[in-house]
Amino acid sequence: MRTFRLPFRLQLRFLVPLVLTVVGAAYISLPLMDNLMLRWASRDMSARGQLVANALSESVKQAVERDDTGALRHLFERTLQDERLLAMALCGPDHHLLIEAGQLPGQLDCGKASDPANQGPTMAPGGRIQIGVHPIDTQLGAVGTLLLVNDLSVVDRRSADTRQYLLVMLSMLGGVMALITMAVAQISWRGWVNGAQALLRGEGLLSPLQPPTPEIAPVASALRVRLRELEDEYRKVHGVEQPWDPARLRHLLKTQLSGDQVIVVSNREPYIHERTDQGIAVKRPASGLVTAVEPVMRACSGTWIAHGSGSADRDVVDKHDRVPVPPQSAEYRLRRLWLTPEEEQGYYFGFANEGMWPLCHVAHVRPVFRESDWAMYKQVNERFAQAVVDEADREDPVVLVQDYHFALLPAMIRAKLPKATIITFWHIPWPNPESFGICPWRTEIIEGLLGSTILGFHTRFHCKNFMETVDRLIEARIEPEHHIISHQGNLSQVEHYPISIRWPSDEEVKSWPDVSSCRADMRAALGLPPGHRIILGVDRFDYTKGILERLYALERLLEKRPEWRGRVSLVQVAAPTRSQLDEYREFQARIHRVTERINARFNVAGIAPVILLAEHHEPEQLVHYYRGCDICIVTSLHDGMNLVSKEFVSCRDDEQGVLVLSAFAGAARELTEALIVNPYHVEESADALHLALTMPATEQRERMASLRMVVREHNIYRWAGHMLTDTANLRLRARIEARLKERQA
Ligand code: ADQ
Repeated sequence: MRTFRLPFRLQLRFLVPLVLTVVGAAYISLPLMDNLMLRWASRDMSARGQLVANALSESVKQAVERDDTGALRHLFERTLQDERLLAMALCGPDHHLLIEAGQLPGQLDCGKASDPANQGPTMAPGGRIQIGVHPIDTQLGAVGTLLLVNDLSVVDRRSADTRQYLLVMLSMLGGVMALITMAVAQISWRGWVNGAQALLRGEGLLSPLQPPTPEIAPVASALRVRLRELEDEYRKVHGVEQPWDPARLRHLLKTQLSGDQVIVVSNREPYIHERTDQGIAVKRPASGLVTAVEPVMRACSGTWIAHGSGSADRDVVDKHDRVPVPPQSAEYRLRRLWLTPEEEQGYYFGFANEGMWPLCHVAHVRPVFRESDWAMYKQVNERFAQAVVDEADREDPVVLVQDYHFALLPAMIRAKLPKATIITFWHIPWPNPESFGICPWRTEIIEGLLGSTILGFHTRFHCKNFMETVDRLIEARIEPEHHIISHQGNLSQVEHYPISIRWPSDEEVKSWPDVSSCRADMRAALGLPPGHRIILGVDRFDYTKGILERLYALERLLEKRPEWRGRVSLVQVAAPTRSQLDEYREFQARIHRVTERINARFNVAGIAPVILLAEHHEPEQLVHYYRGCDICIVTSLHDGMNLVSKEFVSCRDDEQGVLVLSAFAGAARELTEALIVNPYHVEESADALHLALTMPATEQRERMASLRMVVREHNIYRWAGHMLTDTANLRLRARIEARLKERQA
């Protein structure tokens, strides 16, 4: 681990004031201390002198009375044996010297000593002395004064010693304080550096579990704001590093899957040829799958096998039932497969859409399982498997199997082309084991899917559900940490690949009319006054999309908030789909009825609160709608991903508009800046609509900018790129293993 040292200059900032403080303290305290010592010593000496004078006074008096100079001298010399007494003398009442012992300082005599100014501590050539004068009285009167000269040099010596000790002590104290200060500074510095680094790494910024420490909190919040701004600016200008685009995908195909053949299998074809009064028209189906896979095929020029469902489809194919598409640029080959009405009924409408679709969506529509549908499903899967074999020009093509119409296909292709790399992508949710367990042919379906080399879902949650289903229903070895299922000698990797859309190019965006004209055109076309607010819904007309719940939410909004009556409309674009099925017909009829009821209830001045456009729209027209609306609402009851939400975001280069998104769409895992709602909770959805209608432009911009970054980065090429990179890695590994086996043989 790296340690962070306090920089030298910062260390000086702590040390210099500390040294100055220690020197200042010594400068002030030493003279004070000297003075104090002297005063104490002087006071001691005076007291002591008085004591000596008292002790000697009787003997002195007797000697003076006897005029016994010898006794006096003897007394004085004995007293002078005390080393702190330098000299002593006896002065008469008229200040003449009677007797002295020891060496009186040069200028000192009895007269001078009697002057109080000369008493006390004073400097003499031999050092500091203290002159004490103590009168000796008798009952008869004063005998004289006793002059004591005390040695005070001891005070200087003690002062010097004390000063030394004090200096050493102050230095040591200073050193200890310096060390403590430095240690504290170093620790706080390290804390700051680590804190700042954590902030820069984004730790403690986003995680509520790790809030920044209180001292760093203000910096954290400022840094957070600044980093966000910088990141937003950078990403707005440059997008992500190394974005996924057709060129990168092509490069990947050329380098990692060079020379490999790519075959896509789906039920829905990417282009439908229809007979019209004006001749043959080409239509793009309203399908998330087609929207997603088409750009991949354009990038890798492979073959797409699909059910030919258009009235003029047979008219345009060659003798092998192939037609180059897109019609204007012929970038890849579409191979059409024809189904009989019985096959279409049993396989597509029956088992796939009345059985698998409700089974996987758990949208409270009961799945229908008919033995005859199952037989057709198996038969059609068999036919598509044969078509793959027919189209394969080598033994190990890369086959991309799309969706729930082909659950049996992977194992069937594996049986015919054992070396093929089969990637199956399941575009709809995978339910929990209990829900899936009601399917009478659950084992066959799971075993069919386990023919895949890679099995992809939109979200981790769907992968988890699938692995739990396998675990519960068949004998297989599962390695959850590696997402691998081993079944009957075949290994399948289960991964999540969130699907997305093609991010529009700059040229495309430039070619779009500006948002204000889209708004004006849309309102004019729908007979709405300028400034009228528009909530847009775009879906296949399917019960899983939550269209009914959306109508209820609008109705509740108008009930709760009358101020919106006559000021807002829901424009619901619903592409007819599976209308042959009773369930769908009944659902669509119900939507019409509820629409009529709401319109009757809240019609203000001829303006309908719900405008239902139950028809297919060309992508260009949808772009106009996405740009012209105020709010895009997606209330799927259950959705693998939901591409409408991403299309809306991609069209709003003005960074305005609000996305209201169901929590049960896979997209909610990525598009977290949308207003996420539970579509079953009508009140919550109504409140979200109000919030969206009143959201300030700045908040819309913040949210939309963030959503756009996510979708631009997580685009369809990334989806395909991740899947194909995993494919290339698995193929490489398989080739190496095969070579090793060959060498060993
Ligand atoms: P879908 O259920 O079809 O897709 P979605 O992902 O929303 O749902 O895609 C719908 C597509 O159809 C969009 O591209 C949209 O523009 C288009 N569309 C909708 N209404 C239309 C209309 N009236 N006219 C023309 N076009 C229209 C399935 C799964 C999803 C998953 C996709 C992709 O159900 O969960 O996101 O596959 O994997």
